[in-house]
Amino acid sequence: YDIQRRVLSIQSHVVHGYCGNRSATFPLQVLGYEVDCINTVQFSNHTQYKSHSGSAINEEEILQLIKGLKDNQLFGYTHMLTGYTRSSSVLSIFTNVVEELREANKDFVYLCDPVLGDHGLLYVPDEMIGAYKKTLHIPNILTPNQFELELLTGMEVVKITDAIAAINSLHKLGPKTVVITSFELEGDGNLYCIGSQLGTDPVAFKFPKLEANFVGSGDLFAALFLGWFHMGLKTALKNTLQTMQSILHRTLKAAGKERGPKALELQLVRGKQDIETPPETIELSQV
Ligand code: PLP
Ligand code: PXL
Repeated sequence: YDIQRRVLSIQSHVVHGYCGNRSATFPLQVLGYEVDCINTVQFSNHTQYKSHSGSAINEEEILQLIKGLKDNQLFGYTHMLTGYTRSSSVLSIFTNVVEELREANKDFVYLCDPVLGDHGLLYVPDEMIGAYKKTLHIPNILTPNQFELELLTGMEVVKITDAIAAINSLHKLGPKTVVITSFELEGDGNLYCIGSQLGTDPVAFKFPKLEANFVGSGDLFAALFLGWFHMGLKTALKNTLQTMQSILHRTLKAAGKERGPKALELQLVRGKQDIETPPETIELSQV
């Protein structure tokens, strides 16, 4: 019971609002994790606002931070979480870090969110598709959305059976746990979330799609799922989706009629209870 879970989270930082590490840190802390962050960028705000300022750190700077941790015997983690990155050389640093941490702890868990794009739109350089494909043997957990699943497998994913086939082809390349974070069947107004663990039957949940352009929701999803992963796939997914749905509903309620990026910043702090105790009140049905 008393094991200290320590996450290394390597993602973006924004001064205002919630994406990347700002979406992941608080939820994981609430779930009892120590969270050490390497901030790959520090921007004023996320990139869906009309402008943003700030800078990215380079590979050398990431390696320097890791060296500092090692020099002080601070480089020991039970979990690692990575998300949005535009650089294939940063991705290969992730691989080296995971290999070292896994050597020290065979139970080490790495969740890689292979952020490439959404709904047919690529938002990283296209060399990242090949770069992720080359590292699929590294993560324990991979969390692509429908579009990312298609890009990583080269398979068209329209029906649930397509998704299962694509998930199985990913399992063959490495990750024992694959979660399709959001999946739309043609126009039925719902989103589906499908989780699969090698050697067991997949689980799928269905919930009503919310019509708003949330930013950082995928990052929150990945953090919550990693946080609950020790409870087993089905419980982890259910808790993650219940918290997601209540935070997104809470966010929409706070936004009122507004739909701009500022109004739609995730209501994470007010959602602390939703994270600690995923509410059973949300419409969520197992498929
Ligand atoms: N939107 C809703 C309503 C969700 O419930 C979820 C995940 O549960 C997401 C978005 C996250 O999906 P994506 O990874 O495409 O951002
Ligand atoms: O949520 C992904 C993400 C990560 N990092 C930065 C972003 C976004 C989404 O817009 O702007 C800086």
